[in-house]
Amino acid sequence: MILRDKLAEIIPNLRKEANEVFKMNPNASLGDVTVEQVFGGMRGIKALICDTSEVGLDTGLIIRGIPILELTDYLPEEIFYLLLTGEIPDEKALQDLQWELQRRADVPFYVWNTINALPMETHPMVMLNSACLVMENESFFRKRYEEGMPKDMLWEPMLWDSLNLIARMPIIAAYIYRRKFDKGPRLIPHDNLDWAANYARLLGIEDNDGSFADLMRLYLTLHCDHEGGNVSALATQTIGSALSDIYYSVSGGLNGLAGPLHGLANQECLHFILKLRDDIGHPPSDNEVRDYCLNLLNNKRVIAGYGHAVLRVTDPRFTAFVNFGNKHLPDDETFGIVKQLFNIVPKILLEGGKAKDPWPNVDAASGALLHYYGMTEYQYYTVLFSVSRVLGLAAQLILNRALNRPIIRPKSVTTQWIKKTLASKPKPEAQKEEKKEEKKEEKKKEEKAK
Ligand code: NMX
Ligand code: MLT
Repeated sequence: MILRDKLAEIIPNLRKEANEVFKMNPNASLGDVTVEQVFGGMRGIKALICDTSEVGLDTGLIIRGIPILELTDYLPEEIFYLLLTGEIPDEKALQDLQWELQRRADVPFYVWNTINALPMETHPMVMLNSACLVMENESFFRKRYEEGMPKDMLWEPMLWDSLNLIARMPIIAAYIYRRKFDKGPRLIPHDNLDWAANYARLLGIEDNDGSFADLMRLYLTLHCDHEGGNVSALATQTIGSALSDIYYSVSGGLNGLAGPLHGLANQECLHFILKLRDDIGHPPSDNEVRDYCLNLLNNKRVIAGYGHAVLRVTDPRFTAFVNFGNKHLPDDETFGIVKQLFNIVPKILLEGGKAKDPWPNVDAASGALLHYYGMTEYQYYTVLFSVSRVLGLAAQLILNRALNRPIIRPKSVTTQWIKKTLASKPKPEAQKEEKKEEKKEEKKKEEKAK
């Protein structure tokens, strides 16, 4: 397979580069850790390596040096190849990857049984993560590990597991949609369609002009990866660092994506927009939207789709969705509220003075676009996010095995330890006074010497 051969070709250089950086500077500091960071969710601490993508606070997502807004016309499969190798595949490599995904798309029967055994009330994310976890017995990675495969070769079975999981995710996810929301029987994948178009077809959403398939391609590209420190990536890589296979690692990471402060925010966001519209009862004026949001904040609720732990500008992924909406659904009421919120919420959050980033993130616009195409069941939206994010999680897992990264195990400290450590250090004010006294002494000595 072309992607496998490409990886085999570049991995020795990646190992050499990592070794050189590490061996030449093992004790160099990359920054201090402050008490605020330790109490504040480790925000900003540079303590992880992730080469698939980076997120600049003023640029947003950059994949292998290319800003995400320059990648919106590529297929998610192409992005997976890019995440892994740093290159966009040529036609032959793309076709080879697509063929691999097609031939691995058979979902084991017990996955359907697992989903069918869950009560209908079960959240779609529980259905998806359960389906992912039960496939663990298929893991080549675990089998090769048990057979004693050397650690530096384990990236290869991780690649095979990744391709199997990526191939099956849309098929499983589409079935969850159809079962949970009573959309009729499971549909059959199509050999001639790309990964995202197949998913669109399997969902069964009417798509006469093909623009829903375009939305799926864009959606699955935009959500693919967001460097290594977000909740789902960090959780996945931490689990993988114990040499747990992809099924354990990804299902664990996606449980984190299912939280309302992370990927579930897309569900929360459309729910909020529809509730706002229904509560106000007519196309809302700017003042009504403003009062509605202020009321939410006064009740200590967050405005879903706004704010970010890293970004300090409008998320370019939001911009890409708004561009799509302006082209395909400029007059849609729900999309109109998304744009109204964009004009109002950042001002309110800035005035409130609490949120460090008042701008919209990826989750602020996507729901309105899905709603327009008839996918109104917002409980499902985080499943779509997950199908895409598996690309980045898998790429990170493969590279972490290729580079033989160690088990992730930072040190925790107790509050008492912090208190004791701080007590033994001179206070910043005391330090200043000490310095002043030292200078006075030096001056006195100089004068005496004269
Ligand atoms: N609405 C109201 N308050 C907010 C918001 C918001 N959208 N964003 C931040 N704040 C508050 C935050 O709750 C915190 O309050 P407190 O001190 O009372 O705990 C304060 O502002 C400072 O938080 P920040 O340091 O700005 O944000 P942090 O890095 O801790 O969290 C998020 C980042 C994304 C969790 C936060 O902005 C948020 O809760 N946003 C809404 C949920 C959301 O859209 N999540 C999706 C993120 C993207 N994704 O898909 O994963
Ligand atoms: C993501 O895409 O993972 C989110 O924007 C959250 C993050 O990066 O922290």
